[in-house]
Formats: sequence, structure tokens, C-alpha cells
Amino acid sequence: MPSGPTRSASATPNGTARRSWRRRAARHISARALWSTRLTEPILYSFRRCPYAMRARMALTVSETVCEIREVRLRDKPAELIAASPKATVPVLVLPDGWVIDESLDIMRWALGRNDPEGWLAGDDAALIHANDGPFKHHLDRYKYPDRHASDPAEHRALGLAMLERLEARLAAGAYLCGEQRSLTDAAIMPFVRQFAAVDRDWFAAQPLPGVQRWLAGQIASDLFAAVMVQRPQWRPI
Ligand SMILES: N[C@@H](CCC(=O)N[C@@H](CS)C(=O)NCC(=O)O)C(=O)O
Repeated sequence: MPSGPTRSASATPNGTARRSWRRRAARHISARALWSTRLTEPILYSFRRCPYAMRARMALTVSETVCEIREVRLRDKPAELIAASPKATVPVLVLPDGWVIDESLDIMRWALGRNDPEGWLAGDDAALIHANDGPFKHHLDRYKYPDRHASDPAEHRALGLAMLERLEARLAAGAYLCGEQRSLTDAAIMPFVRQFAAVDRDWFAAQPLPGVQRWLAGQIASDLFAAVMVQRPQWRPI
């Protein structure tokens, strides 16, 4: 005996069951269509002002990776983001096959590994990026948010300056951190230097850091940066 909706629908003389099965089927088909539409391109959970998300968006843009960008609020994270990555930091990239990449550097390297028209991976200086993400970020947070960390901002500004001097030495030798072309290292570090500079613009402008000042200004003024800083409404599930 065949089973399924046809049998139950035809068993009802007035056709009510058939109609309700059709409604259910229609819902099912449209849900499937929606699902497959969503899964044709990667989804990036992002927050516009997050420096980690900025660098991921830069690499995705340079690598011409088309993806759906879902702008989230950190205080109102969607369940979809938490389900994809329980640590719930941004950025998170969900690939069409369900694979999740939830570290910004991994997203950059994945995207550029697929397509790297500007040769960004040739400038992947892991040690310099590690110094940025570790000690420099530590001092940046304590310089920028002394109340939050009960920290002395002047002390942490001075300690952060050591990283800027390290960058200055590089930028005296070339236009970018790894030579004459912008690379993964520039994109990975720039959003954090931008934050550091913005805490006290006059102080930053007065430092003997002409290379860093030029480098930062050039990247902030770039088409790439403008493209990744486009404002988007908060994403909400349909
Ligand atoms: N190591 C992570 C760090 C990402 C991160 O800490 N992002 C911040 C926003 S800038 C975040 O999502 N914090 C979680 C929160 O504020 O709830 C990466 O590189 O992707």
C-alpha cells in the first residue's frame, strides 16, 4: 500500500486534506528553495566597526569572493551566528557546504588561497601579525578603554608606540609592510593602528612616525577600505 500525502488526501471526500497537504508541500518547497538560495554563496557574519571583521572583509573583497554579509549587533547576536560558532565572535564565515571559519586570519587566508589577484599571500608576515594581535591589541584596549580595564592609558599608549616604531622601520624601507605592494599583513594590522590613532588624533599626528602616518592615511583613503566600510542595516532572519 503506498503511503504519503496522496493517500490521506484522496481518502477525504471533500478534499480538505488534499488542500492542506498542498499548502504544506508549498511551504516545504519554498523553504527548500530559500535554503538552497542561501547556500549558494558563503555567509559572513560581520560587524562594521570590528577590526577583525574589517580585515576579513578586505580579503574577501580583494579575492573577489562574493558572499552575503550579515551585519550583526554584538549585544544582539542572531541565533544563526551562535549556532554556526558557539564562541560567537565576529567575523564568522559559513561556506555553502556548511564548513565554518571563525577566525579572521583564517578567513583571509582561505579567501586569498582561492583567488589572490594582488598577491597578498606573498606578504603574510605571521610574526608581525602576531605582535599586532597579541601585545599591541592588549595595549590598544587599555589605552582606549582605561575605565573598562582600570588601566593607565598613558602607560599603554607608550607600550603601544613600540609597535608603531616597529612598523615605522618597515615603512621607511617600503611603501607597505612587506614591500611596495599592499598585502595581507597591511590589511591585517591597519584596522588596529587606525583605532590606536583615533584615540587621540593630535598625539598621533605629532609623533615622529611619517611612514606609519602616510601608510595609514593611504589605506583609509583607499577604494578598498571605503568598500568594506559601507553601512548595512542589521541583519534579521526572515
Ligand atoms: N580571534 C578572533 C577575534 C574576533 C573578536 O574578538 N571579535 C570581537 C568584535 S571586534 C567579538 O566578536 N567579540 C565578541 C563580543 O563582543 O561579544 C578573530 O580574529 O576573528
